[in-house]
Amino acid sequence: MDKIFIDRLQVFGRHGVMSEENALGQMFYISAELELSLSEAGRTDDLEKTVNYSDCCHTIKSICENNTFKLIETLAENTAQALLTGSPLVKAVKVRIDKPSAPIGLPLESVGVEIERRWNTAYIALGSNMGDKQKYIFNAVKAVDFDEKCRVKRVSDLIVTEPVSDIPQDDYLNGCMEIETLYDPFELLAFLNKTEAEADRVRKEKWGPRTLDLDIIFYNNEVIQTEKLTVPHPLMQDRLFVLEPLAQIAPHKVHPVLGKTVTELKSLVKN
Ligand code: A4P
Ligand code: MG
Repeated sequence: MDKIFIDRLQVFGRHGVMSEENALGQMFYISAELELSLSEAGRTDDLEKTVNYSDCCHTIKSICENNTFKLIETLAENTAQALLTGSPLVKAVKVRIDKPSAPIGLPLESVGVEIERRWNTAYIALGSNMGDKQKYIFNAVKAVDFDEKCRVKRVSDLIVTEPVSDIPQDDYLNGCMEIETLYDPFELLAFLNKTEAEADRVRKEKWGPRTLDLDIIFYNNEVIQTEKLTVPHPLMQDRLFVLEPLAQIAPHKVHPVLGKTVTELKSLVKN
């Protein structure tokens, strides 16, 4: 992937664990690499097709000058997030903070941190079978898109499905969405659980009726098996209420364990 880089931008800041550092301040050197495609900008000579590195430098400067963090880790994290959310073109960033005057009392060139952060692609199954089902789902999509660490890329049509459960309950409205997110899978689960709770979701019984269900179907190509979270969702391959809408927005996405596309998985359930 192409890159824009900023090398050792010199910025004054008051970050540090010691109170003198917060009072007096010192110089920080901040470097960044932004991953994005530069080919269209290169072909068209159009600034709109790329990221303005001058804007990036000013963003870095204002985060460093207008905050006082104890840790350069926090400065790096905030800088990475601002660069990733500053333009839809940026896929990933590397941020390095050098603190050459850190009060260590030993001779050294510099100390610092370097982090890499990126937008991740996740597929989320949407379900509701209580109250105003469509409104619960639309509001959830809006809430996810509104969060600065998520952006909704595609939403399938919503389909009416019969409940798959031994508990008698109303028909479901189901759909799927593709999102890009800066949350790791566990943070994403917590964020989705919070969104469910805000939609009056009460967890009573497994597979019982619910105002809103948000399940992580895929997260990049990651395979996660813990008590709290299983990705890919362990039952997705058996469920048409997931596969139908998912096949609309990601027909060629390959299941990282089963090695089959969503369309293939869907046809296997039908036959
Ligand atoms: N959890 C583990 N992995 C995941 C994941 N990939 N995504 C954990 C989301 N959560 C995950 O979920 C219980 C716990 O699963 C969570 O706290 C999380 O830590 P829950 O949403 O409280 O319970 P649930 O939804 O009843 O269980 P589960 O296993 O998620 O069931 P499903 O798969 O959501 O099935 N019929 C139709 N027609 N349409 C439906 O949408 N949905 C269900 C529920 C049953 N029948 C249905 C439908
Ligand atoms: Mg669920």
